[in-house]
Amino acid sequence: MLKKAKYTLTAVLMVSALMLSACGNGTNEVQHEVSKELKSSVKQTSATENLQDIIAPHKELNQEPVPVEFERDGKDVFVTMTAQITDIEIDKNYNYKAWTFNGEAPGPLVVVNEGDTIHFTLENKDPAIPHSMDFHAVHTAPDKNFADVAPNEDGTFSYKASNPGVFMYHCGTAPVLQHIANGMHGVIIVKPNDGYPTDNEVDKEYVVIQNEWYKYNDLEDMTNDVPSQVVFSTKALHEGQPNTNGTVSAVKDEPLLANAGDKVRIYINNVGPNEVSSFHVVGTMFDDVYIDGNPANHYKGMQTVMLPASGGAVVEFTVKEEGEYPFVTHQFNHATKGAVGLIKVTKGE
Ligand SMILES: [Cu+2]
Repeated sequence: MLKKAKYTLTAVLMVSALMLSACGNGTNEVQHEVSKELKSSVKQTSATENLQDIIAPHKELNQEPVPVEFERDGKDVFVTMTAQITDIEIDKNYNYKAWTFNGEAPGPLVVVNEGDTIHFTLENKDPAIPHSMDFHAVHTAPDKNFADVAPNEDGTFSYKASNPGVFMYHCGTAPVLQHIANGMHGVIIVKPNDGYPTDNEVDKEYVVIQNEWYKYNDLEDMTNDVPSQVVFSTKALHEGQPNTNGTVSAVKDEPLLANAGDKVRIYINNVGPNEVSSFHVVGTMFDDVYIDGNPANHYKGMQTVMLPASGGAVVEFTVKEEGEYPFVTHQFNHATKGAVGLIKVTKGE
């Protein structure tokens, strides 16, 4: 029996330092320098340092998360979400006054079926700024159906989800980068009518989202600089699963669970706003991948799946033995800034 592998974030950092140093002269000194460099590159932006950037109407605001409303009537689904300002602790003792959907960042998971008509209502509880909703899962005229909803008003829009996939949604109000980077993003899964060809093989399934954070509400930093944090979150697809915000330790504190021998499916999306994700699970490879979550885009035997900003995939892999399997973006500068999650594999019953 192999000794149980313990991959901690420290180990990942060491690996990343070693990998980078291999491109230099490979001495211990260089490794140390690279490691130091990596650590110092992780910007520790404090809330206090950024208080001046919080616009006046948001200063005293920390709106309680509001549950998403979802009702189905045949092929018509009625989804109501809020735009609201809610503090999210994205790093230890660092509250980010996020612009959110329903007080979560990424926002709540939305799951519909291929062919459903979505009747979407946005309640804008932000007293200061208009917000909107752009679902990547639909065909519609954006100027009509992704329109701004004014502060303290509601807007209702209808469109059909005609293609299956793992899609991003986001606020599309200008400046879009500021709205997305401040937290207004999430995932909508459109389930294929005929399922995936590997449905019967899957034992556990989860949703994972990658996003990055910048200096608070600083459009210049969002436009020109590198992210302060790059993070994973998981959203509950089934009852009892964790539902977290995108924070540096979210999917390490609450790992995804599986049993030895399980085939695990992850619905993954990289909501950005700017960076690409090179999604990889340490200690296994992807037996089956459906790019953007469409069953027609079926790939086999992939080590890493590249997700452009807004891109998604369904990835499936087998965890053959007990242990802790980290997943990362293999862009290790981003893994170092938080983008590491864990899958805890136990013997099971
Ligand atoms: Cu917005």
